[in-house]
Amino acid sequence: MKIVNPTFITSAADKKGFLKTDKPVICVAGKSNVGKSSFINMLAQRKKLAKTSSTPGRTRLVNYFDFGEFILADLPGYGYAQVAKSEKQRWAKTLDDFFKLTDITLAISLVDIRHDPTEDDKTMVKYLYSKIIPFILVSTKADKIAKTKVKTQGAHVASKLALTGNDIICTSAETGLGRDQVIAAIQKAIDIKNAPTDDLDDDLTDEDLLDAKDAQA
Ligand SMILES: Nc1nc2c(ncn2[C@@H]2O[C@H](COP(=O)(O)OP(=O)(O)OP(=O)(O)O)[C@@H](O)[C@H]2O)c(=O)[nH]1
Ligand SMILES: [Mg+2]
Repeated sequence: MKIVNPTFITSAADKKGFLKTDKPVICVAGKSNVGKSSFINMLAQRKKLAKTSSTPGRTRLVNYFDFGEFILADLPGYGYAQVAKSEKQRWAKTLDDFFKLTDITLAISLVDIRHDPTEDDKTMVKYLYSKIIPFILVSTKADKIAKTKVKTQGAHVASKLALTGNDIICTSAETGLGRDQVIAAIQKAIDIKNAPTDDLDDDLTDEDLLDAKDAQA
């Protein structure tokens, strides 16, 4: 997949502003300051497409970017302690509305490679499972630890979310590590979504199901 000249489309403060589009939507979720906007810039190979900041809580809106073959949505970060309760509730509502109202082709769940996932990270992953939203786990900021530790530390972080080292893509917005793998995962999710859905289940008989059970036993 070629990513050609990604552009910013629009921001949404709440569900009224959510983008209506026929393109596959990929969203990037993660706690405040984990590096969502930097990750998007890394994918775009543009320094300033999405606004980044060392101050957590910078992205308070859903920001949509057109990546040609798909739309990328940069979601407001969760779990930032310094935000007023009312503001937190507003973010939570926006996120919940987003997941309910958007037909998501792939969610990219970001976690910081240096730290164990937070309770909020766990809630996020549980939420994606519970709504059966396809997702990949991606760790950010791999350049901040020794190169030799990246694989094992990635596996450690994944294990805390009941996943394995094969289920996490370790990335760095600084070095571009993991970019190709992430793009391949996005491509795969789009292909699955576009695959013709001849409903094979229609042809399943009770006998087939019994055969399947026997095979499992
Ligand atoms: N070294 C390093 N720094 C990173 C990386 N990704 C993000 N950062 C830094 O982490 C800080 C937060 O990055 P953002 O991309 O703004 O994080 P965010 O998740 O979009 O934050 P909010 O929008 O506030 O939720 C910035 O100072 C970035 O420069 C990375 O891969 N390596
Ligand atoms: Mg951001």
